[in-house]
Amino acid sequence: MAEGQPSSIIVPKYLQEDELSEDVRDLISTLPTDKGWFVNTIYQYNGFWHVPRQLQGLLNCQKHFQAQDTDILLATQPKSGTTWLKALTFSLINRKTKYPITLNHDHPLFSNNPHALVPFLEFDLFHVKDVVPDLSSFSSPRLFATHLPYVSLPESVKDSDCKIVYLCRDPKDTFISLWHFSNSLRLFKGANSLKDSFDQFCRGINVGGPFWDHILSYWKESLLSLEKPKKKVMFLRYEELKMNTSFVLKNLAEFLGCPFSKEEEDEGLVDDILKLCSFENLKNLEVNKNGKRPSGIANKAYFRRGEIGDWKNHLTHEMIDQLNTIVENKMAIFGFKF
Ligand code: PAP
Repeated sequence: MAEGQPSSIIVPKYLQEDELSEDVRDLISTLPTDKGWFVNTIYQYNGFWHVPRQLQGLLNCQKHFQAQDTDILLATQPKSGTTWLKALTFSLINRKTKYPITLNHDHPLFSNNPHALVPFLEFDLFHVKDVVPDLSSFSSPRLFATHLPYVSLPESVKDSDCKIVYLCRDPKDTFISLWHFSNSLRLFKGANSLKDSFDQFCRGINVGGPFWDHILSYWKESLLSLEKPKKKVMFLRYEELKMNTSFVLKNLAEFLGCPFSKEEEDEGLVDDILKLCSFENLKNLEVNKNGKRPSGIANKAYFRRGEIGDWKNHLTHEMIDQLNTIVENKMAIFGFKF
C-alpha cells in the first residue's frame, strides 16, 4: 500500500507498484516524477506521463507484440470515449461473423463491459512482469486498445498495415471526466481538488498527458497517412460521434473494410448498433451497474454522463480561458482546433 492511501482501500492491480520487474524499477528510478492522480507518483517517459504498471506494459508490448496487417488498434487518451469506441467497433467488425446484432440480449455487450471485449495492450495483455501473453485465441481481425501515445507504440504496429482508430475529445470535458473518475476510485484520503488537478492537467501532467502532444501525435500520423496508398490512421472526435453518430459509424465501417451493405442499411442495422452501444443502453445493463473489472474498478465508473459540455458546470471563466489558450498555442499551428 502506497503512503497516503488509506489501508481500507484496495488499489486496482493495474495501479499497484509492488509487482514491477527489475528493468522497470531501474528505469523509473531515472525518470522525472510528479504527483499522481491515482497513485502517489507518475513518471515521465519519452515525453509522456505514465503510472508504473503502464510503463511495464509499454516496455513489454514494445518488445513482444507482433502486429498483424489485419489488426485494429483503438487509441485514445483516458476519458475521451474509449468505452464507447470499443463497443461500436466490436459490434461493427463482428456483426457478419461471430455476433450478429440483436437487441434481445444475446449480444456479448449485454453481459460484458466493453473493456472485457477489447483489451488494452499495456493494461490487460502485456502488463504482467516477465509474461508474454498467448494471443492465439484471438481471431482475425484482432481488436486491441491502447492509451499509449503514437511514439510509444510497438514498432510492429507502425511498420505493419494494421489500422489505428484514434478518438479525441474536447480537453475541457476530458479533464472533468478524468477528475470525476480519479475521485470515484477513492484511492486517496480525501478527493483530488479540482484546482490542483486542473493545474496539473494544464501542465500536461496526467496519465497519457500532455493531452496536446497525445492528440497531435495521432493527428499528424492521420494526415501523413492520407498520402499513403492505404489510410492507416482514422482520426475521430467524441463530439462528432455524439452529434452525427450514424455518419461517423458508416465511415468507420468503410475504413475498417466492412462497409454497410444496402440491405443492412435498409434493415436498420446502423440504428441497431447505435442503440446497442448507446450510453443509455450500456449504462443501465446489470453488468455495467454492478459488475467490476478484474482490476477491481466498478464498471459503472465508465458511465457517468456521456455528454458534451459538462465542463460548463465545473470550470470558472479563467479556467476555460486557460485551457482554450493552451489549445490555441500548442495545437493551432498544426491546423488543429476544438
Ligand atoms: P477510459 O479511457 O478509462 O476507458 P472512457 O471510456 O474514455 O474511459 O471515458 C469515459 C467517458 O465516456 C465518460 O464521460 P463523462 O465522465 O463525461 O460522462 C462516460 O460517461 C463516457 N461514455 C461511456 N460510454 C459512452 C457511450 N456509450 N456514449 C457516450 N459516452 C460514453
